[in-house]
Amino acid sequence: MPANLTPQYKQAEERFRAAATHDEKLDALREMLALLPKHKGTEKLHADLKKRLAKLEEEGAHTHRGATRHDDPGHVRREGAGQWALVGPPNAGKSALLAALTHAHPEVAPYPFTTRVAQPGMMAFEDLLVQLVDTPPASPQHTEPWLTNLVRNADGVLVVLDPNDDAFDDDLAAVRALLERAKVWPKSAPPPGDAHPWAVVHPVRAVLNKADLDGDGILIELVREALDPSWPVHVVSAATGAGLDGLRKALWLDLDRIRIYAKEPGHKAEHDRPFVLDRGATVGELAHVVHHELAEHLKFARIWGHAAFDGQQVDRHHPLHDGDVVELHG
Ligand SMILES: Nc1nc2c(ncn2[C@@H]2O[C@H](COP(=O)(O)OP(=O)(O)OP(=O)(O)O)[C@@H](O)[C@H]2O)c(=O)[nH]1
Ligand SMILES: [Mg+2]
Repeated sequence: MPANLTPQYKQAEERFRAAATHDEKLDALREMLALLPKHKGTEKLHADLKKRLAKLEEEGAHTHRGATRHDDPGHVRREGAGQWALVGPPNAGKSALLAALTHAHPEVAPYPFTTRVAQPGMMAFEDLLVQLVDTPPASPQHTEPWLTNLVRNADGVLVVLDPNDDAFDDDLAAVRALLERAKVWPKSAPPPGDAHPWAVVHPVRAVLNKADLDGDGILIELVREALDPSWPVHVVSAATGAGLDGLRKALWLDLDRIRIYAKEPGHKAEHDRPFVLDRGATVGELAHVVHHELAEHLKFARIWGHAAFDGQQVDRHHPLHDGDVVELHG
């Protein structure tokens, strides 16, 4: 029986293969187990993954003197439609931005090195929630070593900068060094063929924060030139909220995912709870996410939305589009 693995599972498997450290391996393997569809066709694979996980955990217990995976400060459990890491120099306003975009209450203070641990918050955009993770600063003086893992494992990296910062160039260099250590390449300038085999490609965006302090915009224009041209730039103020609407939208769009509204035959679609899938996902992949048994027994689907007339009958290979309403028939 075919295993019918989802694209999310395959991505986790890819991460497992590319994992540079023990923690990354564990992380990817746990995700593979969580994403593995559970049916007869995957029983053997499930047992095999469990065995590998037990072995890795045992190795970890030796090297980490009993520390469990939950002690890894660079691991933040993914929730919502995708995960963005907020990174940047001390005092740039990463925590203020998290507080402005989500309901989280991180410590915000007028001195550097306020944030010590990763803190997630959920950002609402339309009917979706996107996870943002506030982090301790990246700086020429000190950058937490576990930040490397955190940015690698995120779906996107938001570089938060303060154009009024006297040490802007040095601070920016520390952020670039972090991305280099993490082997993160921006989506808009993917790695060349001879790049490191563990390179990962993420959307990377820059935020020039505290725009309210640069009334004439002169500093903003000056520092813009120093930025990597492959990072799209947002000029915002966490304090006044300026520029945040555009940022919310870009953080969702850059994930390159689609939302699908599943509906049961004879019922209305659940318009407040979309399923989030990778762009290009098919009806069969949606069925897997909705219920693995449904995926096995899927006969056809009816679809309302793009590239289909209302209620059109399609098979499991039909590609989905953002906003489609799908009725699955098992
Ligand atoms: N005027 C103004 N001040 C801001 C803005 N965003 C943050 N601040 C202030 O900048 C200071 C630092 O903000 P934080 O959010 O703590 O900065 P951080 O990047 O999290 O700093 P670390 O945790 O030390 O890395 C605080 O005094 C904030 O009130 C903004 O948009 N405008
Ligand atoms: Mg902070």
